Amino acid sequence: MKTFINVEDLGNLNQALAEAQEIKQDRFKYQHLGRNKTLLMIFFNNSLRTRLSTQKAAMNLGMNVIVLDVNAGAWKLETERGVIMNGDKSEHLLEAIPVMGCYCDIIGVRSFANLKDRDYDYAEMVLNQFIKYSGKPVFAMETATVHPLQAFADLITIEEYKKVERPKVVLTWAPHCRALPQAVPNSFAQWMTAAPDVDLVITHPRGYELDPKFTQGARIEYDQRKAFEGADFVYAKNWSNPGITTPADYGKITCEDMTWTVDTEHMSWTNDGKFMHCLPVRRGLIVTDDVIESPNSIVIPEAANREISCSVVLKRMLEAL
Ligand code: AN0
Ligand code: CP
Repeated sequence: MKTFINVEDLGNLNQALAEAQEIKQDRFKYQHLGRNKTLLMIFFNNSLRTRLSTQKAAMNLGMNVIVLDVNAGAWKLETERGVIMNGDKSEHLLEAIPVMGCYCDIIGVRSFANLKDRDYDYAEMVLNQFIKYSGKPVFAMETATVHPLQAFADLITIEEYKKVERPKVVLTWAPHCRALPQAVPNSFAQWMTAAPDVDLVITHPRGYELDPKFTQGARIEYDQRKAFEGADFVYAKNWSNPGITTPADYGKITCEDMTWTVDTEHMSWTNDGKFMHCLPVRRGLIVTDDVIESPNSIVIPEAANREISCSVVLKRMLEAL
């Protein structure tokens, strides 16, 4: 595997899930693969889970790891071509990327949406420049529009906790005080529609439609209560306006309706549903304390599976070096 961005990069999902369970049984089974190999993790944004779980997965595979926080210690990077660099940015990404490529065998990139220009974000400029100019395999650690390591971990978690062969999984929008990207819901929708045994329903306020390229095959239900009825899993997430129906609203908060916050009443509409969230989560906005602390909340095992999803991805990339 040379890139890990979309669900197709992983091939057969049942095979990938089997590999995840194999690694979960023995996390150090493939430790020989990463010997004398170096992972470089580049962060353009903050992270707790991705930073720790990716590093842990790499160490399980015997790799060495270098972490660079671009905004804390590196030169400020210019990303646009054709500019006169007389501002505060000392180095251009087009030199920085091939230089970074010299010091490692695999690169993980967290780039993030700027939420100002939809075309720029959805063109994945930063990620694609890493793919083009680093000369190394590149995987997404949440980029402007996707978060595949999270979606893969979510799928592993649903497989582990499902009580019926084909569970009803509901992706629900919830309110938030800051504009957040669509990366998590985009990937979640893409992975759940690709999974053979998941019945995905997406619910959100009108105007928050996600890019259909990610949601094809999912049912959209604008009535949150109807969506929750009979749900086996509730996956809550905020995202800012994707600008599909109203392009000028891209990246803006156009709904603050607190009736969407997932509370015990919402969960009572479900089929004893499990509560999921990728974290970090703001209590009181996305979900109430009672729900996230309830026995049906599986946010911690979900986060734990980030080590597993990343182990499968790095193993595949090491095998292809
Ligand atoms: C980010 C987001 O919504 O994409 C990261 C989630 C994994 N969340 C925040 O910035 C709060
Ligand atoms: N879920 C997730 O990716 O969290 P971090 O932003 O803390 O890495």
